[in-house]
Amino acid sequence: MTAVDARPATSTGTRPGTGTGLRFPTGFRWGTATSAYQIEGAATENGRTPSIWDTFSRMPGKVHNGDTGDIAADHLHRMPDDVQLMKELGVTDYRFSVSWSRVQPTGRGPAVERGLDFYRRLVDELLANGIRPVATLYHWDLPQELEDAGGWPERDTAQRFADYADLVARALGDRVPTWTTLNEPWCGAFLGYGNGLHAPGRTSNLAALRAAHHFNLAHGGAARVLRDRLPSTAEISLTLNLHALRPLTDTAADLDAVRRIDAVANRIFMDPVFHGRLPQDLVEDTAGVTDWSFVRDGDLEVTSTPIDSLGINYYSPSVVSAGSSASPAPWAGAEEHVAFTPAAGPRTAMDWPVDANGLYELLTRLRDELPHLPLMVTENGAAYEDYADPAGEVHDPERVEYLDAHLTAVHRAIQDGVDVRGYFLWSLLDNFEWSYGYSKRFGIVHVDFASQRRTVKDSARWYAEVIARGGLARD
Ligand code: GCO
Repeated sequence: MTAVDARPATSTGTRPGTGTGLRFPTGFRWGTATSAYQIEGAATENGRTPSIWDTFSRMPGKVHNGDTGDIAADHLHRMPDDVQLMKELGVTDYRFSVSWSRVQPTGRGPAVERGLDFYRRLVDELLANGIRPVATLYHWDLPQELEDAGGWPERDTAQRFADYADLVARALGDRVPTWTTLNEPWCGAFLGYGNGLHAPGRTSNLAALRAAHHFNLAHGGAARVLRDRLPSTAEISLTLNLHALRPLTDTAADLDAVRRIDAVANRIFMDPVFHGRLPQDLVEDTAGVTDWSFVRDGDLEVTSTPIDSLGINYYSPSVVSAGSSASPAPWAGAEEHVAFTPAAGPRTAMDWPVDANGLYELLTRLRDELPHLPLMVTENGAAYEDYADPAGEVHDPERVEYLDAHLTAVHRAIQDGVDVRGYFLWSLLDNFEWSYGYSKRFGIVHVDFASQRRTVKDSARWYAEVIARGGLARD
């Protein structure tokens, strides 16, 4: 690691309550986020077996450049140094995910202690450095053997997930205060089984809808297991990438297009999880794909097991109108009725529009729909064309601008009565960006993948100042 003091040289006088600017509430959780397959590497160590991403990344043409997560940011071997980086940044919380294939190879049977040991060490290291661990149980890396048995479209996968949750909770439950069952089940279902851009790469609208339901069931089943297994103080959560949707115009047709996407992207998770029901309009919209008979009696009671908070991942909004989209599109048939228009304005290296209002809109919508549920922004960040210059510095002013705008939106939401408890910047490190391989850099710490050298980017120093100040500077 590069020993860089990322803390601002002089933070005295800018502590909460003493300076000017946009202050966040006392106790606000300032975090960074990563996921197992994107950073750990060590793909075959200590008994780990392949996940669907190990398999998918080896399929020709699926991942940019044929990149895989075999080595990634080599975090498994560099974890203590990476924790030191976070300590230097001053983060209060770290959101990581557990690799199912590492702790329960094949997805069945007893835990492998050598696999769990890595997470025990990580959690101990975090706690020793005053950083709160936030564990996500599933960030898209299903053990391949469970995919071979049918994957998320099969009901049994939800039961397997509850069993796995139990193994991890037994190992880490005394030391991890916050637990997230699933990360972005929309991606797992619709990119994994709908348009095949993500692992396991299947293309079936029916499989995507079945997967979505089984993700909800897995979430609820695991939430029950966690509630039984964990101390009563534990926080149990779910992370969704709710889509911030805007109609292209206010015509009835465009508003109906928004309704369709809202059903198949947002309410397909929100309604079963928070209201114990399936959206009736979704059932009608998808009648040509399925009669939903895979939803059994009692399922919606499981999916709506009460949880303590909701995590929101937000990057950019979508502009929707009546029309039709080029296929394959991951919308379970809605693409025949809906078109997407690129939003105006600046773009990130992902070609995603930069629009912080979408985050404000999502947060205030959730305040209105679920007024008593605490929220966390569990991912927000941006990829840009970063490089380490000859002096070994990485200047990323666009990322700072992006982060500032989005934190300003979070602040505005809090002022307007939204109970946002924390913000987790995606991502701590440059990493394996799924089908983009290593070609997109989301980190606030640059990783040279050949040498594994870490270089703190300007945005990391900026974030350290924000954390030290407890908010955003305004001159
Ligand atoms: C996501 C993912 C991350 C991505 C990030 C940028 O949950 O979408 O959690 O793994 O890397 O969103 O695309």
